[in-house]
This record gives sequence, structure tokens and C-alpha cells, in this order.
Amino acid sequence: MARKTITGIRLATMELNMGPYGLVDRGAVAVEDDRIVWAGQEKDLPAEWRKAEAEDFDGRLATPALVDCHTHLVFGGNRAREFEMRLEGASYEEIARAGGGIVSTVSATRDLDENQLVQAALPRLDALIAEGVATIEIKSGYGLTIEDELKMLRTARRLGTMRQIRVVTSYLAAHAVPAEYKSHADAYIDEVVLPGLEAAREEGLVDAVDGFCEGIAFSPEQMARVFDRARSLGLPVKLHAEQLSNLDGAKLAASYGALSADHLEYLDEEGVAAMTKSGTVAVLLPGAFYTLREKQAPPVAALREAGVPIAIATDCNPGSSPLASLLLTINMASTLFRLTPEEALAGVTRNAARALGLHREIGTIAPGKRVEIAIWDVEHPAELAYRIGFNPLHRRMVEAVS
Ligand code: DI6
Ligand code: FE
Repeated sequence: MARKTITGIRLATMELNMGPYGLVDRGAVAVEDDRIVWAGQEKDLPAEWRKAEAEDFDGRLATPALVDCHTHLVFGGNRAREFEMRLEGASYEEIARAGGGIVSTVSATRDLDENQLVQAALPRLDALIAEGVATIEIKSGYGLTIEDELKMLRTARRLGTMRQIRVVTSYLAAHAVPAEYKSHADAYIDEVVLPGLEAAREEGLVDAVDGFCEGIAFSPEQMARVFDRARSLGLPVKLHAEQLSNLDGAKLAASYGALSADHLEYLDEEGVAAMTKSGTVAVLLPGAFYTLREKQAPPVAALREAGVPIAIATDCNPGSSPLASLLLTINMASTLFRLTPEEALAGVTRNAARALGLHREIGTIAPGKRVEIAIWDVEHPAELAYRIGFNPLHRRMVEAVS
């Protein structure tokens, strides 16, 4: 049994009901193998632990390792030309309807094999790891054939074996209607989305089922058909909802007990109420809001008031959020959405873990949780939200099961 202590740290445990950030000055953590067994003030460290091997961090800040709970990390090509077109006046929706947008990344992704997709995704993954990320969610959704969706999910799983990081996958074949099914979205669902889900499930490639509920993608009725199949397979669901307009996607997701509803710029009061009731996490994506120069911010005050857990994520993707920095995302969530730095940090730790259904395992520093801790060269946790383009990570501590 590997026992050790971590001392000389200022602990932002991010535990609820422990005051701001769950802060413990002059803190210490005791670990056994891959589990935290004790956390508190160093002076209270139980006697049995005082003889254990100790690693001292000179007063640095410790937080739970970060969780990026919404990414499209695996894709081919890039969309810099589309970025230029938007700057020349075209809107995201116009580009999508003209066959650009998501569908253009689909061609670039279909052209790559699994090895090439791994090579394309690794630099983005490494950038996130360098900022203390230890869990990442990765979606499919740029393949849109059964084989290409499976290829994306296999790539995601493989990335999880190449680095010390937990990869959680979401099946997102209902991301866009591919050109070969133009105006035949229902046939696409029947012939690709549903059988692909069965195949991916069979191969152990799916942790959750996602969709894009929007005028340029799938209707709530169509998403309900996908969610029915997820339910019959025992898979949790989540949804890109209310990003560009309000189709009551969050209500639909909540009615299936969704883990999360994501984006939510156009969420209304009824949607907030439905999410409150189902315990669905609101995943806010300031990178997409910023990139698309969206004017309407998600209803943060209403979510806060209703007690809906708020997570934030990079949404790393080649179109609406070419962002591979979770630290910058924290800053954007505070500046653009007015999340407090404490809410923003909870959004990439405790609540992001909840959005993935992993809140019993990770997301706070507390007995029973896994040893996934980030040590930072800062004094106060608010510095993580306040700085821009600065990475103060000192150490990402991830104890693998031995
Ligand atoms: N909403 C988004 O912001 C991403 N997917 C989605 O459903 C964008 C994906 C892309 O533009 O490639
Ligand atoms: Fe997304």
C-alpha cells in the first residue's frame, strides 16, 4: 500500500458548505494508493500519518485537477477560412446552410484514419493536460457514418491510453445532417444514428449520448427518438440546447434526466425550472459565445437562483470554439458571463465532474475521492480566473491505480 502525505499547501477543496472555495490554509492531504483518505489543516494530521513519506509544496495552492466536460477534441482540418468569412459578414448559420460549418469538418475528418486523427488531436490534448486537466469528455459527431463515428470514438479511447488522463466519450452522430441525407434527417436517424449507437455501445465506445437540437440540426422530436434508444440501452443523455434559438431542448433533456444541457444562451424560465427538477447540470461554453460574437448571455442569475449546478468547458472544436485552454475559459466565464471566480472554478471541478456523472470519484479534494490534484504557483484561487494567457500550473498529481 503506497501511503504518503502532501503538506505545505493552501487547499481549495471545492467542497460545498466549507466556505469560499472550501479553503483550508496550511492544509495537508493524506493519500493511500489512488485515494485521498484525509484532508484538513496540517496541524490536525492524524498521528499515524506523520511518519508517512511527505511531499511539501511551500505554501502553493492545491485544487482538484481540472475537468473539461464538453469537447469535440477529435477532428480533421481547421476552419480558419470560415473564420475569415464570418469576419467578412457571413453568419455561422448561413455558412452551415451553405454546406460549410460542421459538414466541412466532416469531410476533413472522414479523410483521416485513426492514427492521423490521434496525431491531430494530441497537441490539443497536451495543451489541456499542461493546464492541470485530468478528465476530458470527447464527442464524436464529425463522422456521420457508422464507421466514421466509430473511428472517432476509438480515437478518443486511444487518446486515453496514450496520456495519463481519463477520457469520457459521448456519441454525437446527431450533430448535423450529412450532405448525403440532406432534407432526410429522419432517415439519417434511422439508418445511421440509431444503428451506429448500437454498434458503438456493443464495442464499449459510448459513455453518454448527445445531440444538437437546433434549427440547423435536429428537432426535439428527432432528439427524443435518439434519447429513447439511449434509454433502452441504459446510457445517460445530454444535449446541445438553446445555443442559437429556443426550441425547448433543455426541457426535453431534463425529461430524460439528462446529465447536462449545454450552451443555453436562449434558455427561458421554464427550461431553468425543468433543469432544477431533474438535477441537470448547466454546461456553459463561453468560447463559443465569444467566437460567434453572440450577444445574448445564458441566464446565469436565474440558474444561480434556482440552484442549478453550473459547469463550464472549452467546447474545443474547429468551428465555434477553437479553444484549447480551460484556464482562459474560466476567465471568459467570469468576464463574459459574470460567474464569480469561485463559481468558475467549481465549473471546471465539482460541477464538471457532476456533468459527467463522476461526482463520487472526482471534482473535490475530500476523503474517498481519487488523487487527482493540481498544484499552482498562485496564492489565491481567484488568480486562476483573473489572469489571461498565463499558466501557473506547478504540478498535476494523478495517482494511477497500482
Ligand atoms: N454547437 C457548437 O458550438 C459546436 N457543435 C454544436 O453543436 C460547433 C461545431 C462546429 O462548428 O464544428
Ligand atoms: Fe459542443
